Amino acid sequence: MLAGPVVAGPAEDYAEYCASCHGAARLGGLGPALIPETLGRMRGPKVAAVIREGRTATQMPGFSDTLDEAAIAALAEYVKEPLAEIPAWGEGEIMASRVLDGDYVAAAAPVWDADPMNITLVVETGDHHVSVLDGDTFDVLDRFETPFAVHGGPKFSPDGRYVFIMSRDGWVQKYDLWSLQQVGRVRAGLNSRNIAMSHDGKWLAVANYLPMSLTLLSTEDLSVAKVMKVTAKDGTPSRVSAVYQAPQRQSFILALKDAPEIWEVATDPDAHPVYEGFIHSREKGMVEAIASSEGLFARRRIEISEPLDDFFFSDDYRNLIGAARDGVRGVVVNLNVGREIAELPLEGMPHLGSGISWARDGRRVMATPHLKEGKLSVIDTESWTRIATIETEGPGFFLRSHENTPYFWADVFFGPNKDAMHVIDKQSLEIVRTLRPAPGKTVAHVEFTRDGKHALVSVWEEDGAVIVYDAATLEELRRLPMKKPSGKYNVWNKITFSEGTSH
Ligand code: DHE
Repeated sequence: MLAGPVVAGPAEDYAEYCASCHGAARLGGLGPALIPETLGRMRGPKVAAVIREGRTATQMPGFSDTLDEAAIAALAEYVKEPLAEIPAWGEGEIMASRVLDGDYVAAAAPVWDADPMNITLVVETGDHHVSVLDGDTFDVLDRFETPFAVHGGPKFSPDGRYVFIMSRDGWVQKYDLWSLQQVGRVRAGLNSRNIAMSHDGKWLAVANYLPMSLTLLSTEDLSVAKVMKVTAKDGTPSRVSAVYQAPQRQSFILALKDAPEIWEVATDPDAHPVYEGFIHSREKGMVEAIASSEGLFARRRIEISEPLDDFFFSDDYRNLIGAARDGVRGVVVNLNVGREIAELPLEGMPHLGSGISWARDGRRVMATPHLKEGKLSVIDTESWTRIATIETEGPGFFLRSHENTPYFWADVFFGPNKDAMHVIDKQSLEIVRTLRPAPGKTVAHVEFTRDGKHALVSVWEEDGAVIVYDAATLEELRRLPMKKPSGKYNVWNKITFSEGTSH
């Protein structure tokens, strides 16, 4: 049965031309899911243009010889319609999707000769691959295929050996960096946001939009440990805005997108009882609520005033700084006492998920870009006040720094200056240099090598590149050709929560 409205023409065309690759129910197969949750998030050519002309570097052919313009337009509208029914995607369906590679062999030691802690991954969104770089020589050790449309940062096991990668269609891929082999894949959701690794490396949380759930996987074999239905206290079902690991708390923290709640899910098997509702102070034992559950995956709700789309944590994971994407203010929620303790003026759509923090004048500050305004906000994380606004050449997406560099790097992702990359002094907050390595092209996202001596920058284009800079002199050293490279992730920086990297 086809899902979606019964419109004779496009439904028949869908069944004839699209279903074999994209699934009869539009949930994906060889090709991605054709549902608004996926299509609405994909940058690049419009749906009708892809149907007409196909997609380069993929198996998607063009249909301009088969379908006329009216049929293409109707089909484009058809796949943008929400599904009539949300399909079940529980433990059974997830487990049935799991594929463990038969030819995978766990190597006893890395099959390459490089510093295992300086391996750096480049996500290439142009043709859905990841390049594995030796972070010293910048040689490509392997280039492997990922699921379609990877989003968010891949997560490494605490020893840096395995990496887990998530696609917007909810596929989670496990890859062994020592063996340079895929271990397996599982579809943890139908449309997903991001993933988080537990403090002990045993569990992977997958934040889903569709269905509205949090999937908890065993990192060992990608089996389902638990599927938590995400429903607010008043019964409202909700998507998950994002989930992160809070290592000091031994928990996952997630925010609900459709209800004003934060959830904390214990990853400590000996977790103390956690409590539903308002908590005065768990530390002081002044608990004013009824225990709901305890142990592994025990869930605690924190009620807040507005749903959060995006958030960031203080270094000790006591405080969460969150914002709604359409709002003008941010809130600070103290996770220990479970309530809002401060408000921040954060108009212009802050992208808190890309926030970074560092020490300045003996105090911790954090900075966030804004997706709608050409500025960065710098916030004092003790007084919770904005101490500076740095004007940039346009709205940016990502910030990055490293403990061994005096600078942080901020891209300009949108508008006529999308080819600019600002390098900013962490103490004076002055822009010391604006790099323009590829005029007219999108230049974005930075990652440092383990020692902070090199900064890797993406030229985010089909025939793009990763540029290696000397992080002190800001001179270009190397240009590695890549297919629309997006994020880059250094094993050491990620597993040690290096100062200046995202969560
Ligand atoms: Fe992202 C990370 C949300 C659009 C590329 N993005 C994240 C994270 C969140 C998020 C919550 C942190 C998750 C993590 O790493 O575990 N992204 C959103 C949005 O809400 C937004 C604005 C709209 C949406 O499409 O959902 C959005 N993101 C994009 C893009 O359009 C980008 C530029 C291209 C793409 O691939 O989709 C994009 N997002 C990224 C990347 C990261 C990311 C590369 C990881 C950055 C890192 O350094 O960790």
